[in-house]
Amino acid sequence: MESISACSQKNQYKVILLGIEGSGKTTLLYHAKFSDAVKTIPTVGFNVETIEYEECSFTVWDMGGRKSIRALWSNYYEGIDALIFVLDSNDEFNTEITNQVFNDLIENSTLDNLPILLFANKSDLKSLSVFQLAERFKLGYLRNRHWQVQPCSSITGEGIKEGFMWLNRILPAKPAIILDDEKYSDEEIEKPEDNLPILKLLMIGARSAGKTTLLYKLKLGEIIESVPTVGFNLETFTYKDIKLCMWDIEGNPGANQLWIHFYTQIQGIIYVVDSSKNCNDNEQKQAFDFILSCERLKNVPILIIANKFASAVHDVERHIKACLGLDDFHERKWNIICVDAFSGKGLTEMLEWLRTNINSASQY
Ligand SMILES: Nc1nc2c(ncn2[C@@H]2O[C@H](COP(=O)(O)OP(=O)(O)OP(=O)(O)O)[C@@H](O)[C@H]2O)c(=O)[nH]1
Ligand SMILES: [Mg+2]
Repeated sequence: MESISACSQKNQYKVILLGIEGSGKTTLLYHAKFSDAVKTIPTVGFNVETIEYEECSFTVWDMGGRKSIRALWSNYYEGIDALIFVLDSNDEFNTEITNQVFNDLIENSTLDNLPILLFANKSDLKSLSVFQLAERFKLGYLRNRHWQVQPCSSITGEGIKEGFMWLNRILPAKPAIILDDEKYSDEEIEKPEDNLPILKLLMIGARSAGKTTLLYKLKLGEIIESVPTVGFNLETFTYKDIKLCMWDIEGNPGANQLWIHFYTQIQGIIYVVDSSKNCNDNEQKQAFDFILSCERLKNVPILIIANKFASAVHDVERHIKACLGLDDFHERKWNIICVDAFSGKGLTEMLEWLRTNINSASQY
């Protein structure tokens, strides 16, 4: 629509935070977000947060730095505007590995020409000088891209904002497109879909319960062939007068720690149970108890989806209630709906329940 103009000048960038384990990426991310030093655990998978400054905002993907997780980094390179590499400038033991990881990134053709911000972290301790670091990483030889070494401390916060401001200076302007409603009457423009209220939902449950299949059946109306999710899938789709923003999180028991990072602003939980299996199966119960025990999800309504209903082995509702201990469960709004992702049975009922029982918010 030609008559619609962009009126927000605030730049929005997507960046990825890389570096070996223990270099301080997560601590840095949360200091940038909350201006406070948080206690972290090693990242399994990743964290994603939006950091807002007056003049710009950054969506920051903080990837786990362990060797096994580094192999997954390349799945997240698409569409990024810059690379942030965090190193522990006091760590004498891992110099070689840090150099190796950094060089691999420099040589990766997908990342060609992307600016690199090198955070020399832990500057509150005794640390190497910018000159020493530039020499160690042979930054002087880097051609065709912007780079910067920024000493910082994720504990005190020193240097973090300066690093992001450097990025804002050298990156091309990327203002968010916001419709200027005041300039145009309702007849001239359709109400943009983005103005619909949003339900931010977390879909979790045991492995192979059918979460990803369900997500894409809801979004696309068809069955896709899914592989076990590593990390998450995020999809947004419209149902009647609301927009559903659904996170489908990896069902691996070890991923419970990962789920925690998705809990901010969640308005509803979709807990998917495989009703072709015996629900006494420990994994399903454990995952459910874990959700209930999360302080950040206290009072968030739960919709339990008995998926694979067509192959159900029991009187599903009764069985699930007994296994998950729901008979005396009055602490929050909840319901069970039987669904079969393959045939589509129960999906409308599921969407209706979410639409009418969960409070929506107008923003993410
Ligand atoms: N003194 C000091 N300690 C820091 C600083 N930044 C992080 N740490 C500590 O370093 C340890 C590792 O920090 P994390 O932020 O979890 O490291 P990470 O890079 O996210 O590690 P992975 O998720 O395993 O890749 C924690 O004990 C932090 O408290 C800093 O600037 N100064
Ligand atoms: Mg981390």
